[in-house]
Amino acid sequence: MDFKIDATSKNARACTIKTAHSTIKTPVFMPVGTLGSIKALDMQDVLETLGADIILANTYHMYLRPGDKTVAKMGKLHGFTTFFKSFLTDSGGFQAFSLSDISKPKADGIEFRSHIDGSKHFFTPKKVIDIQNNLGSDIMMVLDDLVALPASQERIKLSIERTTEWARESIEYFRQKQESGIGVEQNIFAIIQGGTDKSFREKSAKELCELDFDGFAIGGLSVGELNNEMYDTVEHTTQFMPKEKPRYLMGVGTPEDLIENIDRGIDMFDCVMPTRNARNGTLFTSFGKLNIKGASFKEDKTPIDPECRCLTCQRYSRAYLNHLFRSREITYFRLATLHNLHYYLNLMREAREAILEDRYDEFKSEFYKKREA
Ligand code: PRF
Ligand code: ZN
Repeated sequence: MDFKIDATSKNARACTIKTAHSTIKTPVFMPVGTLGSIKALDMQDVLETLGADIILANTYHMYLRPGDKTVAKMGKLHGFTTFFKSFLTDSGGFQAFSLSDISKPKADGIEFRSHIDGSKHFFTPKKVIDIQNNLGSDIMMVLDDLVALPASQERIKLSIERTTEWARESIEYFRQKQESGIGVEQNIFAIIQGGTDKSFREKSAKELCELDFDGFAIGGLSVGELNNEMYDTVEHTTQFMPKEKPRYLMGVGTPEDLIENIDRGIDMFDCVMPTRNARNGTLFTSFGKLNIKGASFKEDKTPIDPECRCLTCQRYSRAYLNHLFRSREITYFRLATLHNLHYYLNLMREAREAILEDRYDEFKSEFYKKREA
């Protein structure tokens, strides 16, 4: 993977990442396609209408159905889905956590019960690499052990110890496979854990960042802590991360979270928020959130956001979307998803422009000012 810092504005960075499948300009938001599809969209929407250069897919879900071996035979993620730009695959660590009633972390891996048929599975650091080799993602994530906050000191300590041990095992196995010709075009990121405890974060970051990973993620945030605790933890952690490799904040967040964390040195984000909120009727705009089901939109001829250049806002009124939402028309889901993802991707493009011109502070003030108005 090729990585270059194009410009900085205080701690904010504008970088270029080149994988075998695309060139990614940062800061970047990666739309979430858990099952190999961005819900309600087709890949032409994602590639052409939205212009996304990288999306997410999930190891756990693709392994259970249709199966990573099937995906491999069908041309890996790129051939199977026809999204020919980059894929990042999450390892299953987070699914173990979010489906915790059917999973158990153990010393050498995580035991799952399938949410589909109840069958038992065991994920180890090596197994999730094998699966991600089959999926052919451009960036794969190590298996990590994350905990819901608040958590006891002992539980967080165990989490960072396991995460480091698993990461060591992962990088050795991954590089070994590359030497034998498997996954040579793939990259692997480690995941820093440690809750909101500064010394645990420092320890986790230092142990992982001395290993030969292609990039580093901050995990274990946006799991029940306060916003300011998240920002402080990120600010504290990035100082122990190498400047010359990508930094990814997993599962974050709101537009405000992105703006704040870019300011603290993060390059990459992913979150279900724009896609999930679209389906629930919550739309993002330059002046804040809007709930399209509101009665006040019934005869509103204006677009969702007059400043938005997305396909939906070029053509359709709030009144029409309000009607589609209330009637539960399938068309609504595509139009709303296109708008919300366009908002997130465009916010990242504007942030990048501001960093390139060394005016990130002004950009950030402007962002907040529009919301107050
Ligand atoms: N680990 C993994 N995936 C994740 C997270 C994590 O900590 C998070 C935390 N917000 C989201 N997705 N493997
Ligand atoms: Zn729009």
